[in-house]
Amino acid sequence: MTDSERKILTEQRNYRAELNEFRKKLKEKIENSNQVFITTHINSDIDAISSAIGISLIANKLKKKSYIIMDDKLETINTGVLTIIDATSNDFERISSLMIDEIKTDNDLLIVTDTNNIELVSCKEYINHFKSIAIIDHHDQNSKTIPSLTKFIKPQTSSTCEIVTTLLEDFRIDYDSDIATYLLAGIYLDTKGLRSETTTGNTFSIVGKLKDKNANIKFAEELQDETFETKLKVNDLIRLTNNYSYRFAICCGKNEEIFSQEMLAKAADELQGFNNDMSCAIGRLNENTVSISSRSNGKINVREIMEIFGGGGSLYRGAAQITDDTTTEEVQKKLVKILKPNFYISEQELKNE
Ligand SMILES: [Mn+2]
Repeated sequence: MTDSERKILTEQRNYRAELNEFRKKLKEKIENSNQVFITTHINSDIDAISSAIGISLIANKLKKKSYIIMDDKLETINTGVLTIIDATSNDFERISSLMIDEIKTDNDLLIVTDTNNIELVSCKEYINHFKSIAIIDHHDQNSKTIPSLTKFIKPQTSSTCEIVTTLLEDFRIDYDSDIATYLLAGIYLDTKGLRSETTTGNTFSIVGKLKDKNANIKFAEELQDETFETKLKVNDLIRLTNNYSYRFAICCGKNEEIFSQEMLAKAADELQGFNNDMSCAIGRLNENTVSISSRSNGKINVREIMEIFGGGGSLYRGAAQITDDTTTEEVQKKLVKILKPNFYISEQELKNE
């Protein structure tokens, strides 16, 4: 066995041991509560909704009533998420935060999936209403992390659905091919079709298990499809790309044009597909906010750069939202200035700015 094989094996063993510990704690928490509320991040995506549905199955198996809290406005929900919501509306009870106080008892558990950030969670204003909170996620922790002793947060894991699929197996829960498809779609989304840096041997083995449960691969892919309008705007943004030496690609939307965070993320992903060391997409989200979405191949720590703009992330991906009175062009200039001394962008390329 090579050193790297041995390292992977050790990591897998540790992961399993930690997940086992977490599963026991989670089981106890669910059993000791009257009801289970499950929530995820605002602007819910397929990894978020499918992982929440998976956790709901676990609560039901332990004979607890469960509710999925989602506050996204219907018109802003992504089409894949909407398809899953519609298809599962008879099986899972979805509520908005406004219903929480009406339904809640003194002894309920809140389980948060696919985020650990208090600012991004769907029922942010109600977090303090729950004495008992568990978190299952694959994003980095920071000062905004919701305090909880029952958490399984693994940034090196491909997706929350990968974690939840293992939990479903460990809880010996039967689920049908539709649920398997939604979990697979969650993994596909966060791995860009099993191509991300975070896609591991374990990811493939989980995908194999979902396939054995008759997950529909073609439908899981179709759920990723974006609307035509999104596609056009992402393409427009990419057309504005400046390439800097040392394989930096930055695209920057016109200051007066509005983009969604999802569009910026997609543009950054697409640029990163051209093998850059770092790719960034800058665009205006609304009147007060300019956002950057960035990706790296691991040679540059995206988080460090995004932190300068008040954002965060991991080695490979990050984002920042800038609410000072600024323009997209100013943000681009500042970004290039930060990158320049460290990463050898020449004076000539700066002049072209
Ligand atoms: Mn995710």
